Amino acid sequence: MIHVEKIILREISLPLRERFQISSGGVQDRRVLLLEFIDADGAVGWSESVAGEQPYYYPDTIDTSWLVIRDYLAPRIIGRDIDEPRTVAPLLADGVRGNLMPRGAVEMGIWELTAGKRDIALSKLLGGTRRRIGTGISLGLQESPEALVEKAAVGHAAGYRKIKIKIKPGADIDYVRAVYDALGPKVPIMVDANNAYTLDDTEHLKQFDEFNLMMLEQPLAWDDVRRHADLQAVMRTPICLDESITGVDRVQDMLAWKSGKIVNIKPGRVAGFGPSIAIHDLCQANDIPVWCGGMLESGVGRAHNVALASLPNFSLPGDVSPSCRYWEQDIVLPEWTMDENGMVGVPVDKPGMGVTVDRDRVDNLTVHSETLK
Ligand code: OSB
Ligand code: MG
Repeated sequence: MIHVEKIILREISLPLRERFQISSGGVQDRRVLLLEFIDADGAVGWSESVAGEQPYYYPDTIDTSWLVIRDYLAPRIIGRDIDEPRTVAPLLADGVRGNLMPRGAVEMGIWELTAGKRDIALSKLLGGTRRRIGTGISLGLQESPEALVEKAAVGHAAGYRKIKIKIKPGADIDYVRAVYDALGPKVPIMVDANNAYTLDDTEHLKQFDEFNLMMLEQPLAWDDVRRHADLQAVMRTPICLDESITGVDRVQDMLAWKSGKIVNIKPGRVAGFGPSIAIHDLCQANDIPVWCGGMLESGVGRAHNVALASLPNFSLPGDVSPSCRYWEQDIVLPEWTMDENGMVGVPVDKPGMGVTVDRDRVDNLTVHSETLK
């Protein structure tokens, strides 16, 4: 039984080793919203909101997440007896429009706390079966094709099992061709447009078919499903939906319209693990492979992604790179590492998320905090 007594919100500032630029915005110093859940019996759980500083990926921002958690979500959790973490997503969804990211942060924290209290690994509580998960690298927009090739080659040599290239108009076909020519046709490459195109670009986008890409991620509007079907109908390259998948119903739309063939599940984007598992199961029943995306998470959010990616239908490499890809030093111990085959270990033998938060480091990085009770 869970009985949360208080939730501590903290904003920490974590500088990225290198600026991460996508078609819809960029980030250098990651503002991370951490949540610490304290149970009546003293047990502790952790989670992280994946919201960015600006509303350039989703409407949610780190500041709106803070406000919504404080004023609307935390009051539904604090002081309540919770038997099953599966009941939390519906509890937070009731009457609340949108705000998937703050809802996800609260929901995932309860799963983490529950796993710890039951003395089992979070991955096991979620129904995960993998002991290691395949990892890809997500490369932000670069100055030139040469700069991109350099980064892609380093990533490939490090063992990453998928090279994801961010694209936008003016930095797309030529950039991808340069990587394709340099690394050869056997290296798994994909592209992510973060909504940078419209159907007017159909003929242009069809040129990607020549590179045998694993997939083209979210080329059209962030909230579109139907138009992606028009594009998928004329492209061989599988379309993967990221932003558009807000829940099971959007996957149903994708299936009905044939808008895509692959789904990127980010638990922090779809209001948590319960909805993620439902999406995973629906995709599995319809032979749609899924993979776990990333949002430049600290080691806490990364732990949650790793746990989710251990479920069986996560058959494609996820954006769950090791800590050193992002940070000089992560906020968890041990840090997340990847072996030379591009695999990250799932901490199946440790309770909860399987890593420990480095409190001293978090304290040093904290910009502000608030205790909710
Ligand atoms: O679209 O997957 C995306 C980062 C910020 C916002 C959106 C996206 C991303 C990434 C980062 O691609 C992937 C990672 O965390 O390694
Ligand atoms: Mg994406």
